[in-house]
Amino acid sequence: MSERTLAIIKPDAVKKNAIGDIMGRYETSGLTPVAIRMMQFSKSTAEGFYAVHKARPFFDSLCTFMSSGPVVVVVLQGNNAIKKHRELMGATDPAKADAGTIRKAHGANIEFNAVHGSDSPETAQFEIAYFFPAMEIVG
Ligand code: IDP
Ligand code: MG
Repeated sequence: MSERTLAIIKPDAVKKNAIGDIMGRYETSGLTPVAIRMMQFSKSTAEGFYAVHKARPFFDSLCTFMSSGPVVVVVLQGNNAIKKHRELMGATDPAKADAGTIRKAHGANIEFNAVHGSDSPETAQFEIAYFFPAMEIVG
């Protein structure tokens, strides 16, 4: 079933010049970019995006990190895009991520872990709409 997911190439990965590598992995895995936006989050943009994690001890640090530099926000479309993207990303903690995953290749630790990916159809819908009006999504 074709579906959409939201990916974010986080500030650590942008600083490492890993945009091309990560986008290449999407394209060669059958995940088609249908919207792309480069931007720098304000702290409140990050807080709104991660509102689900508000009660977590790492929330403030996470939002500071996510607003620390430019990110690339991407809508990916393809069969089982949400699960497929999570598999490409690897585990949240790069130390536990499988070989060959994006987080294994580019993540430094459980916070600075290179990429974000939606975890369910409901969060994908919220996250995509957070950044893209429908008319800015192609395909
Ligand atoms: P996910 O990105 O794999 O879905 P979540 O549990 O949704 O992981 O956490 C969101 C983000 O918060 C992570 O990608 C990571 O940047 C950060 N994070 C998660 N757990 C921790 C932690 O224990 N310490 C610091 N940062 C964390
Ligand atoms: Mg998550």
